[in-house]
Amino acid sequence: MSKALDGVRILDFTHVQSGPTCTQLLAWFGADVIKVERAGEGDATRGQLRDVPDADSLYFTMLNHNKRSITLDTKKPAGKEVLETLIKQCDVMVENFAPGALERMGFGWERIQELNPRMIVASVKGFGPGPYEDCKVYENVAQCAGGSASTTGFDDGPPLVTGAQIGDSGTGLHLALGIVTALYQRTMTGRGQKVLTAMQDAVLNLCRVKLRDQQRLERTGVMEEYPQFTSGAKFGDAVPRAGNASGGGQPGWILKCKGWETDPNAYIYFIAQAPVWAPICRVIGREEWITDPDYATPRARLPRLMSIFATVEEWTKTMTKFEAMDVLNKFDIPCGPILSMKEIAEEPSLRATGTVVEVDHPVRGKYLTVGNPIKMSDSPTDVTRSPLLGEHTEEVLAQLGYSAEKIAALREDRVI
Ligand code: CAO
Repeated sequence: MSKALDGVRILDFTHVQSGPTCTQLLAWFGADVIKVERAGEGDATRGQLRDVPDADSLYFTMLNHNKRSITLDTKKPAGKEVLETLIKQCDVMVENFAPGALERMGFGWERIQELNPRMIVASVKGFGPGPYEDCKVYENVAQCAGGSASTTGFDDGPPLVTGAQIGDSGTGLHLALGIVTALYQRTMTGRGQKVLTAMQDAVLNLCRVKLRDQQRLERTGVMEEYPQFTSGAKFGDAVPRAGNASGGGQPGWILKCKGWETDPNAYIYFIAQAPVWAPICRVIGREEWITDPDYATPRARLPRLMSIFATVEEWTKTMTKFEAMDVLNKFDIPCGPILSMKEIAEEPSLRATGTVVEVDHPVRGKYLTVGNPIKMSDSPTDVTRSPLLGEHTEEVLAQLGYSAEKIAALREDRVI
């Protein structure tokens, strides 16, 4: 079956996590992704957090499926020549070098345009234009600068970073959308363009609701769905950390389930959604709350939310998170188990949909990865293993028109 991006050739100049997330998605949609890595070294993540001696790490393998790898020293004149050939024959260049690195290599936007005016040049940088534009940035820096850390955690604790890689993978996802949009525009204009996603911007986009709350706070001085309102704590002048409160208009909290004393994930997320208030009261054995004016309406419940959750927790503690899910779902009461990575890895339904995939690798053997979360009926994703360093150098150079002798000479000169 054909793939959505069949025929699109990507010069993948990415490394670490943010850029590779983007190009992996494009590869899953069918693009021919040629990962250009430094001869002899490759993407630094190949050797980071290794769990199998001498094998590419899971860090690398899980971000570089379905790509081809070539080695190239782009600082040597012969390497620059190969890069020029690649630029002429590719549709998109994706890069996430430190600010200015591409220009220092001699491949700024103007030069790339000269070589190929149809080329889309897509970049991840830590910050957009402004005071921090020259800074190098990693995941947690972006989470902090994008507003996530200041709004995550509990009021009496420090700012917290989240395990979801919203700075790296979140930015890669944004960039992929920019690239396919630019490819679409190019079908009409014939021109390439620059696509930039700053990690700070991507995190802020994902924290949109918190900028909403900042403005609500400035206007009204209070936010009733925040735990501070229930506890009577004072609001300051910036959005506070909301603990496990639900971000929307329906209050929620994380509650203990049976086994919580020994299992760190024996918890359920429970939402006291207004339309199902009566079933909630019946399920937990507090039928009198259905008509009690102190509990009957969402507004009346607001100042009592934490004690309501404590009462519901007395009930959730009597069963496992899955048993509680079964009961609550019967009454359409929104809730969700706190799943550990172990439970997710073993979940048969995620395997069945290709969201969790087992991949075989010639050096490291079988491992699990996260497959394509975007399912398309006419462009299915087959996850294939990540390339070994330089595995496709000869193949790609031959496709670009290099003779066997020329390739041998490049190898001799350590250009590839
Ligand atoms: N041949 C020759 N040189 C190469 C090369 C190749 N194939 N590929 C890269 N290089 C060179 C670059 O040209 C650069 O050289 P100069 O510093 O002389 O210009 C050098 O390698 C190092 O690149 P870098 O500065 O990007 O790498 P770093 O490890 O020092 O920094 C990072 C890493 C991620 C902090 C930085 O790349 C960055 O800020 N990127 C943008 C933001 C980003 O994507 N962050 C997410 C990282 S994932 O957590």
